[in-house]
Amino acid sequence: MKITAARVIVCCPGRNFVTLKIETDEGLSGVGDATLNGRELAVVSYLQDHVLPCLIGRDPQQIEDIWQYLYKGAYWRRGPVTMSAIAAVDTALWDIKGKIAGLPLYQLLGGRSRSAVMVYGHATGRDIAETVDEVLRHQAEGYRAIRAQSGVPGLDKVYGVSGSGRMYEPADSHLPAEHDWDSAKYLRHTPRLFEAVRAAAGEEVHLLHDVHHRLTPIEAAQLGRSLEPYRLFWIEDPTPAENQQAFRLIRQHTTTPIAVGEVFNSIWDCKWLIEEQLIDYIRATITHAGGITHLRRIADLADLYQVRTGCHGATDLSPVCMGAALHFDTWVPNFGVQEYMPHSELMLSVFQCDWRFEQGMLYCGEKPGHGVDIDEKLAARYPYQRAYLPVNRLQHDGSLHSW
Ligand code: KDG
Ligand code: MG
Repeated sequence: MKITAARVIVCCPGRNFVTLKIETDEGLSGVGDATLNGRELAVVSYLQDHVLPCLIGRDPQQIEDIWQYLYKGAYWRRGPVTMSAIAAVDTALWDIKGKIAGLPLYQLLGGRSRSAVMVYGHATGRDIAETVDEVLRHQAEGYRAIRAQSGVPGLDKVYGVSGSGRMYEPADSHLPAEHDWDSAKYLRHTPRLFEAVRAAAGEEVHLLHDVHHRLTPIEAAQLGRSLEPYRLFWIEDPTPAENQQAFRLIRQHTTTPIAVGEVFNSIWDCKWLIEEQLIDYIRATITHAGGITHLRRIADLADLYQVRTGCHGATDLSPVCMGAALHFDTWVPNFGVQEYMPHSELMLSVFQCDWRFEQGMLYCGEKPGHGVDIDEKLAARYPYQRAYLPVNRLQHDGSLHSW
């Protein structure tokens, strides 16, 4: 079998997605997600200009060899652009392999480890009352795990909180918006948020929170400790992960579990954190961490240290990523939870999916491969629109800050 064609499809049915489609001489095709939020066209060029010409004529069944060829062969290893491009090829090839075998992807990986995939939904509000309402709404829809975020009194705009109090979109279609930030206000507010949420939602529901890398290590330690009475499932990205020693400091002060890694793209980004048991959940995704082939290595390493998976699943990961992730989650032994921000109806008309949601769980489909395809004609009606994530500045003097 040979790869005869490969093309990149860029579309914006409400937000930008980059999709790779690979075709073979036997009429089978596969798709992969290559969306890198806010830097989409860099991956498009990487694929079109540098990767796709090398794929034509190769045997699509040699997934491992093609992965190594693109990783080692580039000489320039790792990085989000490279690893998203490799991920897209890898995901499309696993999709093709599933179709060759006539098996859903989870069967190729080793079969079912669980009946369904627990997902966490997003409850966001402009204030505590609105977030509590959203948590209760999610519980009523059957969610067993819910991430809670809210506006912070005294701060105008906070990323991850929509103006309407409902879903937020992780990019704005203009130049980057500027938000302001004050860690002291946030640290005072967040325990109050979770006190109210836990009181309203009861003991059973898993509560999660995303700090978006905004705290220093000692502030993150304070936050973790102040949230202990509310028994969170995790706090995510409490501090930037470039200096990984910071997580040792956080660990010394709190037993609140820690999730990290949505911006990681390689096993090398998380190896030390996992081996030192400084995190509890690894958030790396198929799309940004080198595809199924590489994420599997990360999960296997994590399993040795009882670190569980919690794959990133915001709406900037396309339905192709979500479809593949659900198969991965159905198989992976050390599964923790899967993030789930439902895509809009328009997005799901461009991408056809076969998963279903029921009582807080997602069920992957049984179609061969990962079960997601793209309607290219419809996609062409929604061309790329420039869009960016916001930036964060300290409220008191405008210094640029992490978020
Ligand atoms: O592109 C970045 C978003 O996906 C990210 O900010 C969302 O932090 C996020 C999350 O946990 O989903
Ligand atoms: Mg996050």
